[in-house]
Amino acid sequence: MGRYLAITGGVGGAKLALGLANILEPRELAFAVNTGDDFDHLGLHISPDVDTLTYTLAEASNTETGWGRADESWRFIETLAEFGGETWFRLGDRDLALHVTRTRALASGQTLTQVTASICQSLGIAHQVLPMSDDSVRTFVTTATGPLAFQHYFVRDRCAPVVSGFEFRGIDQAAPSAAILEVLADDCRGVIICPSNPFVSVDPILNLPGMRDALRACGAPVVAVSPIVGGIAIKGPTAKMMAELKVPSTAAQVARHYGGLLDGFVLDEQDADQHGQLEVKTCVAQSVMSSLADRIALARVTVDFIESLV
Ligand code: FO1
Repeated sequence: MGRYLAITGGVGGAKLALGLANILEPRELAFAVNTGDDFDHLGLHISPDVDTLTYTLAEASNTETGWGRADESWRFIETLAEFGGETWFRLGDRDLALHVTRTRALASGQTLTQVTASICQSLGIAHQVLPMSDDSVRTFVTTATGPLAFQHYFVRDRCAPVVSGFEFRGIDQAAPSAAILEVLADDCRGVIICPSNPFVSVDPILNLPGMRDALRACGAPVVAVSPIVGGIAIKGPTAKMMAELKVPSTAAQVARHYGGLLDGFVLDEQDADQHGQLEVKTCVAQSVMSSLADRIALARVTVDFIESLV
């Protein structure tokens, strides 16, 4: 029996990922995570979405911010400020140890997939966390003043710049990781696109050369959970980006964005009026996840929905 593949970015998607990890065993479920947000900072290779998912699955994430680690201290970044270093991207002391570990492993020739597997093992995570690619892909957003590296847009400039497009630098030379292609080719049970930002968290994964073909060939339903509820994004700049791209900030637009790739689309109860109105099959669920129970319930609905499409 094969596995489900959950495709996710950062905070929003990681909530559903935790729900899925609670109802499916490691032999039933693997995660494909966006690495377009990765960047080199202070000499360290930072992989924010991989780390957000890893800490979330380890139940060690900072639940206020959604990123970084719980029980954190900030002596490094405070001291860096004294030396005039860059502190706009806040690195906690415990989080720093992860970035140093990854950077050293990559420098020694390990792949991002390999070092992520050993970090997950150290954190007691049994599910496979699979970076989307072991090749370098870097997301830039197109703004009136030119291309902006993703973390500069998202963190330093707090998503203020008006966005007119995206570029994923390096993607034409990149490939989905062999581990991800194996999950899809090996009797895959279904693909869940978690409620992450379609443009900057999911598209870097879908646009990898060969990824869409592998998804179509996997022989299992592909279902997305809407990150837009009632015209707003639960987390992050998705709705703002849609307005700036001059497309409707609606769940239906997200389904249109994914197009023919989808076999099903999960709408929130607030958008139940769109149920049955889309070109793709829909189901309605409570998709605003405040508690672990919410995460588990949405995961259950999504998996049952996939089973109904087989
Ligand atoms: N997001 C912020 O808004 N401010 C930060 O200072 C910040 C630091 C940070 C450190 C490590 C990490 O893994 C993530 C961090 N993030 C921060 C979140 C990160 O920018 C986003 O999670 C993703 O890139 C978008 O999903």
